[in-house]
Amino acid sequence: MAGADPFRHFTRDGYALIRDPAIAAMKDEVVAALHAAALRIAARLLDKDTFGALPKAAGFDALLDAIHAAETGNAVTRALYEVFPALPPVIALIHHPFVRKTIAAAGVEDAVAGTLPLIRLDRPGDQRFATPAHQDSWYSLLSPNAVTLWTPLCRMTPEMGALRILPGSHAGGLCRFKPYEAGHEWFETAEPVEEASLVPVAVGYDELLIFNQSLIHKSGPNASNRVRISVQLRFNDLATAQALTSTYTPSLSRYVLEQQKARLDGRA
Ligand SMILES: O=C(O)CCC(=O)C(=O)O
Repeated sequence: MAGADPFRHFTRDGYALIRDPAIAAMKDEVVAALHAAALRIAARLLDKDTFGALPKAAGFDALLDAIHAAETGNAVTRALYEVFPALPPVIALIHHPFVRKTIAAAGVEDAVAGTLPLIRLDRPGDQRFATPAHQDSWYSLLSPNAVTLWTPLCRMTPEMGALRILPGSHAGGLCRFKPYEAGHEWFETAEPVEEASLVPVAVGYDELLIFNQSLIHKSGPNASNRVRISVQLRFNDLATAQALTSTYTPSLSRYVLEQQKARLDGRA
């Protein structure tokens, strides 16, 4: 990692922004797989003329934006959202040498995956899936030094909405969470977080943000006309785990469960 040590304030601030050419190289491989999958899916879901008019050689960002502009009822981007995290190059990120080096530098001694890599697609102007102020510790509750890595898979502009963080907020450990009610996410912090105290962290294509899972953060609104696509990796530390277990168990998708049910119903 070039320049001053990006982890020098990690313990104090709870986050570090890493820049390294290896990050862009790592993502290029993933983006190539996303591009190929997006074309295959768009070819199935769009009519021939609409598919024919997509910019196929202008890069992934342009393709994604054109798909979203052409689709009806989010049909294609919904399928992308479901398929992308199952692509082998996406899953393989979890064991990428640069990722391993980064989480080790953040003090994770014996990494275990908190979840498989997740891919977010934040459509322009769509706030439905925007996260409120929360801590990712909600997803681990296992290792106090669990970390999340967040990085865009597109070229971000400020209008696309940087993640907003509350520096140093990890130091207080796990916050109280609001009890579930319709209208807010179930992991929202009970204490309201002042908008003015949140710091947007612009993350470039050759950068990634790593933070302690107790760091309070929330989505930035995507006020652009482009689709924001990003990947999140989460790790616990076996060396500090409160129980010798995992926080994530893969299960059959809704599609499989529905297919199984249909066949069982048919048999009945
Ligand atoms: O990317 C975003 O908008 C929010 C991501 C987030 O809050 C998370 O991954 O915990």
